[in-house]
Formats: sequence, structure tokens, C-alpha cells
Amino acid sequence: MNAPPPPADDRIAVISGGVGAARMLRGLLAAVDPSRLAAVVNTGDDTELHGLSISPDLDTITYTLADAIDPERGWGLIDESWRAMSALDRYAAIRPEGSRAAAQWFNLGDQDLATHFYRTARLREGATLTEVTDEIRRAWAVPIQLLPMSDQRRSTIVTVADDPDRDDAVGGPADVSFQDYFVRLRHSVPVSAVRFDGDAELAPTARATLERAATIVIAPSNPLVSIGPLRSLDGVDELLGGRRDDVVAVSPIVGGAALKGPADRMLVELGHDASVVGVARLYSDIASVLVIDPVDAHLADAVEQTGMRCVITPTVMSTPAIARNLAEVTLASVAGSGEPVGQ
Ligand code: FO1
Repeated sequence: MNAPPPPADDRIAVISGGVGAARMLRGLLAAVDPSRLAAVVNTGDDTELHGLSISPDLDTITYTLADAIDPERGWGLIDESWRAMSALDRYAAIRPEGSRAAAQWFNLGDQDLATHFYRTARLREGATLTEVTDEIRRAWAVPIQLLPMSDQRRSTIVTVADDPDRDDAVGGPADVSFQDYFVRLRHSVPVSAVRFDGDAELAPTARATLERAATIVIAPSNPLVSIGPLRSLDGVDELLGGRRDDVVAVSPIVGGAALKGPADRMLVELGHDASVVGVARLYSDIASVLVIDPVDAHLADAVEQTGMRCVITPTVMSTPAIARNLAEVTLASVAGSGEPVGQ
């Protein structure tokens, strides 16, 4: 017999990718007390370069909530310098053929490197990614809980039509890591499949948070490669499906386009609709509400035909006031939100 579900607390768990989720979290921070917020963050994008453990989505959220993000790029630190990257020129010039040392396609700023040094050293000392993430959060005085989805590696692998840089010069489909697809290939090559590799489980703190939080928000992140890795972990879809009435998703697609990144193209290439209806079909088993932008209001009936309730409010977070309104409307749309929003 299954154990009875643990009692809900008053927290809000936010299932998060990178940039879109970070902006949504900023809106939520303006709307509710920070002690109520916990982000469960994608680590499928994590990579290892120069021997360093890099967690881009965790860092994007940390730097955004610390007001230290570069606002133009949406990743990395503001007022960054790139001297270490430039110094790799010397070694790139003598690197033997076939060596991947001194890689320069993934830009690590001088100050950002300190985060990767710390994370790598602590993981090597035996700390879990959940512990290290909390330490980095404290160092940046981020006031909400940040939880990696897993303490083990679950890597997003993208099958691309061709990888022009690969060694064998044969051409044709190739499996590459998410950062190879996103940064090295500038997400400009067609994708024919996405899978998630690695024996990983939902981290215990992330699990307890998803089980107990009063409300679960799926942030406006790429449903396939930012939310998909968490959903690929054992038991997650069952957990969310069992709490469907408390789960609300915000569409990352507005007017048929992704606000950032390749989500729109990727949805089409992988056989989905690049529209709020396509997003609703992906989420209807695990969430009861989809929040969409007014430009998509004409698709509200089609969204509701998937079995989700549709809520319409501006979702393009171009100002703090819009982000806060989106947070408030999102929370008010689901039963479990409990108390009225506001501090
Ligand atoms: N994105 C890029 O487009 N180019 C980069 O060189 C790059 C470096 C980088 C370094 C650290 C970091 O935390 C993020 C970085 N990103 C870069 C962003 C990252 O690839 C994406 O934001 C996510 O993985 C997609 O959510």
C-alpha cells in the first residue's frame, strides 16, 4: 500500500530552466516572502570543461537573483573580463590534433571561473551538488532555496543532422551534448531527437519539496530540454500528475515564438506544435493550468480542449511590474496557493 502523501507546506516550488525561469523567480520574489520559494533547477545542461563542473542554469538563476547577471547576454556576470579565455590562445596554437584541451567555444569569464572552481573542488571533496548549490547561493546572498534536480549526472543529448566539427569527416547525424548543440553549434542545426543519459535520481531535497509544496509552478522554460530532463527522472511525472490540481505552467511560447533560445524550432523539429496548444499537449497530464499571453488569446479554447484551464495575462517579462503581475496571476490560478499573495 502506498504511504499517505506528506502534508503540504506553504511553499511554492518552481520547476526551472535558465533565463525565463530566472525572470519568473524575480517576479515571484516581488510577490511573496522569499522563505516560501524554492526553485528545482534543470541540470541536464551541465557540462565539464577544463576539468571544471559547470551548471549553467543554476548559475543563471543565482546570478540573476543576486542582481549580478549580465542583462544583455542573460548568462554570466555583469562587468566580466575574459583574460583567462584569451590566455588559452597560446595553448590552442600548440594543441595536438584531436586534443580538446584549451577549448574556447564556451566562454567562461574570469569571475565566473571562481564559481566553477568552488563547485568542482567541493564536489571532489565529496559534497553533493545540492549542498554545493546551497553554499554558492549563500555566497551570493540569494534569499530563496535553489535545488538541483539531481545529485547525479543526467545529461541532455541532442541528435543533430550534422556536426561540422566532428573528427571523422563522414557527415550525417551526430549525438552531441546540450552545450555543444546550444553554444558550439549555435543551435543552428536541425535536431532529430533528444534523450537524457546517465543513471540519476531526483535529489532527496528536490523530491521532498515537490511532494510538500502547496503550489508547483512550471516556469516559462523550454518544455523539451529544460523541463524534460527533470521529467525524465523516475517517478517525477507520476508525482506531478498526482498533484496536477496544484501545478500551473507558464507558456514559454508567445505568438508561436520562443522568447529566448531555440524552443520554437525544436518543438517543430521534434513533431510538436510551436504554439501554446503544443505546450498544453506536453503538460496536460502534469499541470491543470496553462498561463498564456494575450497575443495567444484566440487559442484559449484549443488549450482548454487538452484538459487544461487557460489563464490569460502578459507573460513577456520586459519590466519588473509585468514579472510581478505574472507571478501573482500564476499563483492565484491554482487551488493550493493558499494564502493571498503579497508579503
Ligand atoms: N551561452 C552562449 O551562448 N555562449 C557561451 O559561451 C556561454 C557560456 C556560458 C558560461 C557559463 C554559463 O553559466 C552559461 C553560459 N552560456 C553560454 C549560457 C548557457 O549555454 C545557456 O544559457 C543554457 O545552458 C541554456 O539554458
